[in-house]
Amino acid sequence: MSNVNVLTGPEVAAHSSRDSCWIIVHGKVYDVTDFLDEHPGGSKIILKYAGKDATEAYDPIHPPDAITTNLPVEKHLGAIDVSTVAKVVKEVTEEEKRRQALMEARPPLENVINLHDFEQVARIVLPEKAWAYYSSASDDEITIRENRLAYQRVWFRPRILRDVSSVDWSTTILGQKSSLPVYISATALGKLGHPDGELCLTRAAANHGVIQMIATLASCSFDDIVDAAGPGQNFFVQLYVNRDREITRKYVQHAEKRGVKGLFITVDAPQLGRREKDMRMKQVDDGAGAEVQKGHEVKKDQGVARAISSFIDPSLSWKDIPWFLSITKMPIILKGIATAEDAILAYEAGVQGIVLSNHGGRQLDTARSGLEVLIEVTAALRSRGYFPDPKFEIYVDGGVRRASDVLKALALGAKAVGVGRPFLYAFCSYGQAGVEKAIQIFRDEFEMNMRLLGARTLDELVPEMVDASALTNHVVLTPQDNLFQNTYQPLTSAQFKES
Ligand code: 173
Repeated sequence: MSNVNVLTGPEVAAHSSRDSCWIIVHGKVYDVTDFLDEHPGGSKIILKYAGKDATEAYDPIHPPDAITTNLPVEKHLGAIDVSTVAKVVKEVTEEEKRRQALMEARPPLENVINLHDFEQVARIVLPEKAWAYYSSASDDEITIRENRLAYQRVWFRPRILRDVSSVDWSTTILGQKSSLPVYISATALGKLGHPDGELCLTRAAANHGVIQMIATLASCSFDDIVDAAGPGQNFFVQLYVNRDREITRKYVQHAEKRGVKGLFITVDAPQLGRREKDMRMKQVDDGAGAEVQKGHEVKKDQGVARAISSFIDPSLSWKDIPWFLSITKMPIILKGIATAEDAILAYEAGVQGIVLSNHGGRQLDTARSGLEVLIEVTAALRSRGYFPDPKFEIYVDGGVRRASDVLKALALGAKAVGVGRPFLYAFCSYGQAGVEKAIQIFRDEFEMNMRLLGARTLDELVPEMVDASALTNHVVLTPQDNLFQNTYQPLTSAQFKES
């Protein structure tokens, strides 16, 4: 006989007020009365489920263990006898019906031929709130657009007659084999866009030898993701540093124990950027609010990301780096370096790498693209004898949509690039198969572009293969070629089926 306390539906339903608030999550009953005002997403959303089963609302925005780790054990009241819980007949909203019809009418996956196609499909099939959260960037969204434009200011200088019958784009990242010079960068809250969340990435990455960076604020728990690994599959982990360093220490050491190969500490988010598309959704009042680590109350009109980010420590500083180096043997990478000055400090602090990143345009608007920062960083490190150094890798992320983008970054000194949103959009619109297709698209593009560029391996990519002289020039005028412009047919996205 189990000695677990079993409660009934009516018993739970009797606690449906601010004075006594019980909820059911994943078949367990919790007393959240004292937690109501601590919930980063506000008390209102919890009270909506007072006395009821909140699992469906909870799942997309909380890692499964958020409630058990944050609520003291004496508030874990027991299991629910499911046969006694009144079934709530969930009404399918008009919005949901419309979305399901659009999902049915998605372009077949074989018609998706580039990474932009995934974004176009995701924009149409995602729930509005999910699209707003994922796609938003800070302020005027100048940086997110510049991230794309920067790649267009770099031109190739291809070499010819090099026998490119066989080309190889595999590499190592932090010493780990990777079938592409690309890793899946961390993006949060995957279940807002797909019921399996980040596991879609894990399963696809397992089949293709690609490394996934697990986000601190993933919807799936860290352990669920690592447990889903295929043989020999490798992970990195992205870290938001908690005000409570003991929580951070445990998280880091647990990741190391589970075999994670690199710790990417986010250093560009002491406060979350104001992402206005997300903010306009007023998500917080009607559904948001995750707390994976201990949180603090925030304003209620700030969008989902801000609602769940209050645990992040804005006092993080260079003085903390020795502590990180002392608590783990995992390589440490600082994610979000934006200047040569800080790249030098990172090197001198003894970390193993940096990501030149502006957080997908979601933090400081009008911060420069990672690609532009790369040329200043390699020059400054080189002048001090710090570059190249096989023990210090440089990555770039933001705006990468083509293998040609990746090749430009590698020619200019990056070891690999991070790709976030395109993989996220791939699984939101097509699940695991979408991510596999995205990887296949990269492969096809690497093969073609490396042949045309005259580089048989990634080692053969040298700075002389690109002309980056316009990269720092943010206004580059080129005379309009009218005849060409008149005849050029713009590319189109994958088409939806007739409904
Ligand atoms: O970019 C983000 O949205 C992000 O990094 C984040 C930070 C805190 C909570 C959720 C997401």
